[in-house]
Amino acid sequence: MHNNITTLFDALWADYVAITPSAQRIHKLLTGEENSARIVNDHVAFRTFNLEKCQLSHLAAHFLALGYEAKGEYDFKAKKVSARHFEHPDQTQPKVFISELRVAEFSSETQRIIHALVEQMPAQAVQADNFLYSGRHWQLSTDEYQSLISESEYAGWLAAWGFRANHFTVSVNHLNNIDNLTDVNTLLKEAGFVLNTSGGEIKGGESVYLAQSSTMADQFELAFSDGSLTIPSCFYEFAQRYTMPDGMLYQGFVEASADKIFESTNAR
Ligand code: OOG
Ligand code: NI
Repeated sequence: MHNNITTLFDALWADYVAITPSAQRIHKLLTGEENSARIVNDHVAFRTFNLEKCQLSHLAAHFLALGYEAKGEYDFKAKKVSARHFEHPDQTQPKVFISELRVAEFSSETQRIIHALVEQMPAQAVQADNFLYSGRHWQLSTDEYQSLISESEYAGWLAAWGFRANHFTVSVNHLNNIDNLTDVNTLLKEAGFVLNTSGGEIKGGESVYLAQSSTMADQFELAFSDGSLTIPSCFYEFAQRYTMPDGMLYQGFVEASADKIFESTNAR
């Protein structure tokens, strides 16, 4: 396990921008070319299958070991996904959002493909220091990928990309020159980036103490066992948090908004 939060997030970021070049360009756009301003990450998200070898708790263990604590639980009924978020007592550290696909709720063909993938993974793989950015641990054919996305975009994404940060999230509250999500979105669109419009460009808002937007995932060429395909990789998210009546900044997630954020890796 990593014994340092900063080196873990640096490694996750390097792995993420390697397949998400737009995130690097947006980072520059928000910080200025000389990269003088610092971006604060609101959260980073991971996906997994709820099978014994790689279930959510194994990913969470890496963060619990770094002092993170389990917080909210979320259920995405239609997508057949469960999730939890984790916070560090040091509130300047990014939150972590981990979801897992409830494999047993899918068709027998989808279950067969997923089980065959995870079977190829050594049981100890989840304990490796670099597990959270280790990618795919199995052979995957283009047919298996197509079959998975026809039933679940989430399953297809995870089968193709494996274990890695699915997105980083800019904390809009901490930007120096922009103070609201609408202006962030305008800047991004003027620069030619494509936003996820499922459920509206801005998901949530002040009434739920969290407003979120995201880019649509980059298109990236990936090698499969029998050839290559250009498919959605990762996306970049932007979050603005609001103060609750008790004076505290809201730290949770919003199910209805998250449900739409997942769709940032859908085919387009
Ligand atoms: C997670 C989607 C939910 C949020 O901030 O609500 C989310 C995912 O796409 O894996 O990140
Ligand atoms: Ni997110």
